[in-house]
Amino acid sequence: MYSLMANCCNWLKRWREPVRKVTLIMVGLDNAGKTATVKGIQGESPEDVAPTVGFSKIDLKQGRFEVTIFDLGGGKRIRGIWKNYYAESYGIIFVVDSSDVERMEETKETMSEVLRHPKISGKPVLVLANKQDKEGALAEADVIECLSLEKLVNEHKCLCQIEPCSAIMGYGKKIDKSIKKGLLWLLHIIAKDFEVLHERIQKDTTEQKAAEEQEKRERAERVRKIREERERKEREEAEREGRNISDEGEPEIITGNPFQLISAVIIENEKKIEKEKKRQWEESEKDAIVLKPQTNQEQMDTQSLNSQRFTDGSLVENYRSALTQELEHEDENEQQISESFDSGDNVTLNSGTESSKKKAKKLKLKRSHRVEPVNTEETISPDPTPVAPLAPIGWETPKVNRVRKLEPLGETRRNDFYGKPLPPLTLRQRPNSDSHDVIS
Ligand code: G3D
Ligand code: MG
Repeated sequence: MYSLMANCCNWLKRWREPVRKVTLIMVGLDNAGKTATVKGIQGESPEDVAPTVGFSKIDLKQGRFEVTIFDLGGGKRIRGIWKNYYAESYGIIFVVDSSDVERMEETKETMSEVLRHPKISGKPVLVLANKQDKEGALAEADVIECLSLEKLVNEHKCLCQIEPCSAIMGYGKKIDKSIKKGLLWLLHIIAKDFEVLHERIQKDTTEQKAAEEQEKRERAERVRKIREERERKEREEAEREGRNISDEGEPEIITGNPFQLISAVIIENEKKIEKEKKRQWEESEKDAIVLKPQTNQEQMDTQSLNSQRFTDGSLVENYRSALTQELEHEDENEQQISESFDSGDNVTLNSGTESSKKKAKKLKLKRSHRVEPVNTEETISPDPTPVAPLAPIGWETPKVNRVRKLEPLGETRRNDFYGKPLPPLTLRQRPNSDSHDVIS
């Protein structure tokens, strides 16, 4: 009867206890099995765990405790972040890979460093001697010896419990009992000394926050000084070189709305491109007019210039310009023929009305994009006395026959626009090549 009443009192006492929020940190070397352990506690499969980048966090409820466990990455370079979590942690879970004898010394040093820290010393430590399922794993006593655990915890006044376990044995309710037992021991110790621990944690976290704020301010101050120094140097340099620093350094100030509709921007750009194209076209037109020979003398000059260029070796250039002029001239003639034909005038050509009709027919066919076999008889012969209405305006040059059919480039023999024979295009063999010829 007495024990029943005592149990009821205990239950009532626990029921009236407030919910306690507790933070724990899980540390240890990389590959020790921290993430696998945390996953198992959380109820997730500990298989196929990825290496922890930074940290991961789990929340769980255990009795009157709301527990947060920080699983901190154990890589050598990342261990530096552990100390940021020391102040707020009520207890430590240190995971050891019992099968990795080679890294026991490193484990010992790491553990010593953690327990030595002023924000950790005096707090309860649970050591999980993990991977007991593995062959050759050190037993509990051997781990204690390898880590000089007794000495270490006595030195830093940490209550300690060691649990040999295997994180991959099961998860959730089937989790290795040693892990569960160890966790309950830790929470029990924390609960026993909660008030004292809590006060210390409040004080430590406030101090840490203040230290962090101070560090932030100092960093900002350092950055400000560096910036000022740099600006001063730039100013001095600019003064020495006689530059106006305000003209260069100031960023462009956007006066209008910086957020514009993308469609508006596209239209604006298209307009600019159109304008630029028009300008270029007008310029090229101007150039073309300037380059067009106006008189016979000018034509002769151009010809002599071309022949000079030819002797310089610019054959292709010379050939091209002569051909362009010839075609322009021919088009002009054709245009006039077509106009006369369309207007129904009785135009008398040198070769007679028959000839003009044929020409007009040919032109019509050409316009409707039809291709007919070239009739050599239909070729317009050079006209020594051009009839007035059809005389080419401004050119006053003899008519040149259109090339009737394509000939191999290397054998082309024809006259240029001025009746002078054009030299044939030659083929040159590339050195070290037997397949690709180039036109020189
Ligand atoms: P860490 O978080 O401490 O770095 P992990 O370690 O939890 O990532 O585990 C590292 C590897 O050890 C994982 O294997 C994991 O499955 C395995 N491991 C964890 N605990 C045990 C255990 O008790 N026994 C055995 N045999 N293996 C364990 P992978 O192959 O994924 O790297
Ligand atoms: Mg991990």
